[in-house]
This record gives sequence, structure tokens and C-alpha cells, in this order.
Amino acid sequence: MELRTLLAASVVLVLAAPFAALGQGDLVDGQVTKVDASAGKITIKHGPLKKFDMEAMTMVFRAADPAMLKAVKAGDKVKFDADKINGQFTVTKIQKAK
Ligand SMILES: [Cu+2]
Repeated sequence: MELRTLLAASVVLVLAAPFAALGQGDLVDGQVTKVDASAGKITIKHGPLKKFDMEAMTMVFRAADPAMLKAVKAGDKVKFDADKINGQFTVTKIQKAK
């Protein structure tokens, strides 16, 4: 019984770890300049992206989820995270910034 509790606790820890890594501090500031829902793309004027060794610039990203393109519009200030997926810069998380 005790072993079982231990195992359950470790499973919870393992599952929680990836989410803990996605802290707010990892999000990059940006401003949406264009949303192209039909192409699944979004243009963001972003701040420095350390992950990709990028300076601030305006560039096009793919959206990991089409729903993201409905949640924001041109002109919105956002906080987002991006990854290189299949060789393409892809927004994996985006939220409006205050
Ligand atoms: Cu860039």
C-alpha cells in the first residue's frame, strides 16, 4: 500500500514537471501586426528571443493551434512562446498582455 502511494506521487511529479518549466517568465513580449487565419500564420513584432538567439524583430510564425488566431488580432500586445517545429518557427502559446 505504501509503495503504491509512493508510485502515485512520483507520477504526479513527472506529469507536473513540464508545466512548471512553462513559467510566465519564459514568455516573450510581442505585438501582433497581422493574423492570417487561412494560412495558419501570425506576424509578431517580438522582443529578443534568447531561445533562438534573435534580436527584436517582426516576423511570421506558424500557429500550433488555429484557435490561437481567433484569440488575438492585429494590434494586440501579447506574451508568447515559440518553438522550431519541423523547421518552422511556431507559436506554441500566446496570451494577451495587459
Ligand atoms: Cu524573430
